[in-house]
Amino acid sequence: MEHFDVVIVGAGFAGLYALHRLRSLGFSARVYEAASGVGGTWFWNRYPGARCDVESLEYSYSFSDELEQEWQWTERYASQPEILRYLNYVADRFNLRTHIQLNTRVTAAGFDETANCWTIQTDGGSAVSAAFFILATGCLSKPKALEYKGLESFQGKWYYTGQWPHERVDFTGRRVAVIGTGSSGIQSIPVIAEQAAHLFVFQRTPNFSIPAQNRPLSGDVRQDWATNRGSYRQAARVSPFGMLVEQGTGSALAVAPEVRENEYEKRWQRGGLSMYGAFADLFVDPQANQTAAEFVRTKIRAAIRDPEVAERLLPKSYPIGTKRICSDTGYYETFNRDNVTLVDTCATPIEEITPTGLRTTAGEYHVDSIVCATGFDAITGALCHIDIQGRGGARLREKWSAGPRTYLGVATTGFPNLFMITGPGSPSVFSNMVVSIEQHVDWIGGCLAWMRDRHAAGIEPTEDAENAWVAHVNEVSGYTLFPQANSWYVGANVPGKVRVFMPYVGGVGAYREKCDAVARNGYEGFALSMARSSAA
Ligand code: FAD
Ligand code: N01
Repeated sequence: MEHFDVVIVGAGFAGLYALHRLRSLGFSARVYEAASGVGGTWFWNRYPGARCDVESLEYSYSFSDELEQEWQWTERYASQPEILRYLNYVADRFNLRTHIQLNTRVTAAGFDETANCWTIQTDGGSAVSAAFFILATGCLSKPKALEYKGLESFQGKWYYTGQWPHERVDFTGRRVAVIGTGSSGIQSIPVIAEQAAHLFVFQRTPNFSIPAQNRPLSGDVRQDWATNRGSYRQAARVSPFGMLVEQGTGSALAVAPEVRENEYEKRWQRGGLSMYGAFADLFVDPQANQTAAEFVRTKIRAAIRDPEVAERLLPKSYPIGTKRICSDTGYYETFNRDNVTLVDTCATPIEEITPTGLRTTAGEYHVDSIVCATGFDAITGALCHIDIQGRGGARLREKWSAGPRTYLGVATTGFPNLFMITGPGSPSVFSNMVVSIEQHVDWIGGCLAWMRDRHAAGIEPTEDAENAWVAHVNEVSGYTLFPQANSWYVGANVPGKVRVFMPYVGGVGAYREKCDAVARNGYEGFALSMARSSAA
């Protein structure tokens, strides 16, 4: 059986950088990727309007000065094709392709305690072994299947935003249904509305969305970035969300209403995710949160001509920010178009997909195409999809049946030499993910090099360290409003999934400090096993 120092699953931002970093450190590595190309999220999510909501200059790798100088982003928020081009450029620039096996899904992996290594199986029926097994499988890579019966019988075309076809989809002259108004729905709805003869938007829970204020990147902005890149990148690394959002330190309730409104207005005009940083207590104090929520609701009312439609678009059932705030271009205004109908599936739930459309409790909507913007089995979905067996044959998906348990979101007890990039219990989706990905990869690379220097063969978290970290993750999220929404952060979007708040919300900077301290203290909280020869 072929053997590698490291096998990595996934060739998105995480897998590509992990491959580059570990090979630079002298480890042999193989990447398996289920898709037919690299790019991860940006390979799969080709739906109309897809783009990032963290500014392109920040939502990109910082590990290579040369790369930073060579690549020029064209827009403040890059579109999916541009980000995919960038990741392909990275794969070529750093000679990664020969170490990546595409069209190959990892189906199972088992740890051999005697040999201290993993055997990894793929859907092609082949197996390889590796000393280390790294899961770069993505937090948002396993689309959630639509729960309604009948999709297979639908005679028109249907699509998942997270598995969009490669060929151009033209909705011209078609009656289209979009199910879902999360970030994917909110980005695609305005674009589809411009093409379709009629668009029906099936909304279950209204979302808070803020205009992206996207624009081409000006020469001045690029020049400023080129000059100050180093300090900007460093500021992002130690910031709460891994991005350069100006972070307010005071309470929303401690200032006069007009000061508060001005602050919200400033951030609305700046666009995107900047609202997250408006005041320090927005996500811990329900009353403070209400002020921001009401500000956005007022904006929604002002954008929509029909007051009844506006009322249905107002998010009221959860605090703002406890579902990811969406970033849009013309979303609310789309509902002023004559060819767009909002269908409130809370009032009239969808019952089934029929051969000709969707049936709700209020009747049938006949459509030619259905777009499922219905989200993902997030954070744990792709990890648990692989049949991973650790020490004593214990299965990861069974260990996590009451919710994921990790130490630092990077490793889990009972599964030696297994690392997760942006795993549950790390800032992951609560951050600019490229910053979090680089931090994890650098930390894992440092750990592997440290082990090699000491002839250590195995590493895994102690139970005490894991228990303490899980308790800390829960304690921190318990201070906040984040667990309150029925969001994918808690698994509430997937029927039957256990409800546990999965990301770490203690902040990217604080988390980095903790990880660095663990490494400095000889990988405190981890148990090491030595290679037989050096133990002797
Ligand atoms: P992914 O990009 O998801 O890559 C994981 C790869 O692993 C996939 O290609 C998948 O096919 C592969 N894989 C999984 N399981 C297996 C298996 N068993 N065998 C083989 N291959 C496997 N984050 C931000 O911070 N800012 C943004 O603006 C932003 N925009 C987003 C927009 C969209 C539409 C979506 C869906 C997500 C967005 N995210 C954003 C989150 C985004 O997922 C991350 O930023 C980042 O791209 C994740 O990179 P990754 O490599 O960790 O995972
Ligand atoms: O998925 P979602 P997404 N019947 O889960 C609805 C990132 N991202 O793909 O809220 C009817 O957020 C569901 O309704 P409800 C970003 O992190 C970023 O949009 O469960 N409706 C909801 O409205 C984001 O948070 C960008 O009641 C159903 C929608 O479908 C994450 O990915 C762009 C339903 C799903 O929303 C996921 O976003 C895209 C059902 N059976 C993605 N099932 C950027 O802007 C689900 N829904 C950068």
